[in-house]
Amino acid sequence: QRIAMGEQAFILPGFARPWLDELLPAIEAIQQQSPFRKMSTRGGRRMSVQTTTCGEVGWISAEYGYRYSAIDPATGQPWPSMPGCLRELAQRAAEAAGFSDFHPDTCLINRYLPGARLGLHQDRDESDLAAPIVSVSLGMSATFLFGGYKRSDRTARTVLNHGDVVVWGGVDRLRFHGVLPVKDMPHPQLGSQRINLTVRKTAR
Ligand code: MD5
Ligand code: FE
Repeated sequence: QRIAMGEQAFILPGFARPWLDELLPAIEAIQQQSPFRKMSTRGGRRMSVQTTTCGEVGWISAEYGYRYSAIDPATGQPWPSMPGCLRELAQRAAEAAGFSDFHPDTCLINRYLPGARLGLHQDRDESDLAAPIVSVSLGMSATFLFGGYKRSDRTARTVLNHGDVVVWGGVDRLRFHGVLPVKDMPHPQLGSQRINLTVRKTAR
């Protein structure tokens, strides 16, 4: 099943399910090595969402905005590598949404505790904007906002649940989007948190 949100944006409900038994322990190991932390926005405000990374490079907020770094500034070490099961899941999902040959080099891992939110923004820190982004939702459900190409464009709302995958690419890659404050409805496996993985290709 594939639900179109845009011409090249698709929700794949429950698509991640076959990978979860492998994926959940792998994420646990990643956060042991590179712990969750809060980044700051360009405006200098601390985000309510906590992040970590696996892959060759990781998204960090530095003094003057955002960049991708091969070193985790919290540990001084390279980021944990991307688990094979996550790479495979992302490639299969990309394929199902019409993007063949997806070769991701990073995955940003966002953790939402109750009340955490993500304001409307565009993802434009990747130099390869032709590649899609594959997002995997885990744990508590959240309401996702899907906007247009201007911040002021009206937004559509959709609920993303544990195991859902969304793929954004092509003409839909630069849409404004965000996540409403997450409500505390504990998930049977993950408890009071939502984890979102975004598998990306940053470098061309
Ligand atoms: C989340 N994360 O639920 C979302 C899922 C982020 C972020 O937005 O930047 O970490 S990814 C949603 C997304 C990615 C790329 C393009 C579009 C949406 N889009 O065009 O709507 O934590
Ligand atoms: Fe985003």
